[in-house]
Amino acid sequence: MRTMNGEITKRTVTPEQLQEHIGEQVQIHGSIYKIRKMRGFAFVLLRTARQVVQCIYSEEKAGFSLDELVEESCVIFTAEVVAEERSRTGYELHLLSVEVLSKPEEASPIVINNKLVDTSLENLLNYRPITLRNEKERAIFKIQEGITFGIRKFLQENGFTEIHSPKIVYSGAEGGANIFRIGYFGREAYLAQSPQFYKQMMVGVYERVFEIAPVFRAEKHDTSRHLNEYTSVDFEMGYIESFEEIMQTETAMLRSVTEYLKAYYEPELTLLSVTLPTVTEIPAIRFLEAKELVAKEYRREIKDYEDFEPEEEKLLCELIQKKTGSEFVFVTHYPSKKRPFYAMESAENSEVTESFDLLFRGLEITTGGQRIHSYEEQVAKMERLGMNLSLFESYLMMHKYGMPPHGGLGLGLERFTSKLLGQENVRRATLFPRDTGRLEP
Ligand code: AMO
Repeated sequence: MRTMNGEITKRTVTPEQLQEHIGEQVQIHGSIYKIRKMRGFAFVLLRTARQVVQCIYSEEKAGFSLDELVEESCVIFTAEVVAEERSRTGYELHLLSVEVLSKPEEASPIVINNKLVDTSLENLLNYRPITLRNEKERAIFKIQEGITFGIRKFLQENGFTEIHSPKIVYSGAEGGANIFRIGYFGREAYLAQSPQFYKQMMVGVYERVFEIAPVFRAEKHDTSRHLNEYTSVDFEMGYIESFEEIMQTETAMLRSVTEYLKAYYEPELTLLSVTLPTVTEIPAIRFLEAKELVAKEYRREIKDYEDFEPEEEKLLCELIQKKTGSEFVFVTHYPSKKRPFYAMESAENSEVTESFDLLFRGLEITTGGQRIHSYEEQVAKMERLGMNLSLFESYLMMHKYGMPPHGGLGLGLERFTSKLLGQENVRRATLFPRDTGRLEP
């Protein structure tokens, strides 16, 4: 019987190992990204897991015809690693032989191997399985990986336990307007709009928890910031003294994430010319004050005293950056009417909540705040709002049997990524977006 001992020996090297092999012959695998024919030789760009490696084909050295190489073929090259001062890496790969593992059936319907995929957003998304192979397109999601790795690292170092909560749920946490209904063995169920109830319950268990997972919103509008499925970065923490502790934790988390990206994602940041924000101190301003400030500075009329218009978010960010240099701004004390039933109201004024949004480069990327932890208070508020308590029995169980003061936040991963990369549409930072018109790929 064969046994597996967990050891993987490969005959190919990775680009990261090439430096150690200067003057030697190696085997390396990848896809043929681009062939650039020159006079008497050709540049062959090999797309590997993270890098595009430049190889040189010349008839004298290569024991095969250049015609054997087709773009998007998967190959194993045998090549000589030759020291070359003029190359950015300090070496060049001279091709000696090729083993073709697979060839594409057809040429790509879209040019993917130029600097940018020059097509509409629609096409970019329609052909995602291949357009993502473009160097810059795939760099977006490598950076997104860096964001979640950085967040995980920070939260783990700060005593948060990672949880995985159900996405098929019995009742909605964020109000009924944008909830997806599904059939569930003869009963009605919903797709989770957020892990809100579960992360709160788990504070009663682990004190500090987090989850990075998909959530679903049946948003009917087709905008540049709404998706019907997005990745929510949630954390929730117990024994807080005020909701400011959550904003402080988010500030530290964002600072740590930018440091993490700088340390481990330099190639992608450079490729996409990303300017990382400086996260030293993030200003916080009350909702009403922010509304009035924008109205005054930009001579605008306040149409809605309960919410921000997207344009106001942009203007506020512009203003705060001018005044303080920060590209982030916390807006606090949102009106109770616009916050969910679990939001804690301020002791001095029940019209506003102990909650906040974080705006970044003109867009809301986070909502958070302190929650009601007293059973009596939570039930009273739900009754006041005319909610059907029987739908929330399992949620209220934690309040009934004792909870510490707690709060947390939810950050939209795609929104954060897109703003970090200076993109205008959240879909660009979504691997396979789901919107009102898109269910494929
Ligand atoms: P909220 O509903 O404000 O709060 O969502 C939190 C964050 O999620 C992102 N977001 C979206 N991103 C893309 N498409 C959407 N349709 C979409 N809707 C929301 C935004 C937003 O700031 N439970 C609370 C969070 C909490 O208090 O812990 C919640 O879900 O970036």
